[in-house]
Amino acid sequence: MTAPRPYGLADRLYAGETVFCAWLGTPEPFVAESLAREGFDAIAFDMQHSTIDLMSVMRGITGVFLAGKPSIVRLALNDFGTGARLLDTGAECIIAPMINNAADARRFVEACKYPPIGERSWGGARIMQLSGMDANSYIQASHKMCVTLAMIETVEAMNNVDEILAVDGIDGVFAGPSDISLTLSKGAEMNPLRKDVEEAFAMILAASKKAGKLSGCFSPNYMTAKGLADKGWGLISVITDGSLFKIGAQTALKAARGE
Ligand code: 3PY
Ligand code: MG
Repeated sequence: MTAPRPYGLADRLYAGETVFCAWLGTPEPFVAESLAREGFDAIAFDMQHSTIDLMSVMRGITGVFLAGKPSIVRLALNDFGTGARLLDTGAECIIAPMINNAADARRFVEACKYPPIGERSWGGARIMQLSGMDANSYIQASHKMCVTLAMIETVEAMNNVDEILAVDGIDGVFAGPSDISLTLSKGAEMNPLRKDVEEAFAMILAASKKAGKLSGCFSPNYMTAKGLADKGWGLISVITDGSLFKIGAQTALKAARGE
């Protein structure tokens, strides 16, 4: 049997396709693999707001790979070195939270892209197993194949979105509606469905298109995902594992109890 070789995420995003991913906070590789087998285009592991650690994400990436799907990782704050380690382990896309200016974006790129774009260091034994590529083919392909998305989720980042997008090696942006709502309201309200968040999203999407770069966003809930796809966002996080459990449990129990 030929091993599955995902490594197609960048091509799909650059071709303008919509990529729907599940967003995971459970540090259990089996959950990641199971969702990958349910038809999501990709699985995103959240290392910023969960207990997912390095070992569970590495095992999760392998499970998702076996299901023939690409893995995405959202890093913890300023943890760019872990981004490189996870690319070494088979992640195809790294999302860095709270990138507020070009200097933040450059530090992200330095860790996650090989020279001449950045300063990522070589350590690709695992990646050669998974990709089936030799070292130098992988290094050359990685400039495009390993996608770096800078999270735009503060007023400062929105003001600097053009300079962030202009950083060589930043492949695109990923909008975070919860933090956008928090900073736009100066801490008064966390509500990703606010009207001003919708306007911020439109501005961020337009900036990414003008720069000729990729776009992604966290959908406030699964009901808003289609509208975001229709607007032209590329990578869309549809639902979290926590919400899936909750909705699944409520639906099953309602049916069982005849409610
Ligand atoms: C946000 O909405 O702020 C996010 O970071 C999504 O997880
Ligand atoms: Mg956020």
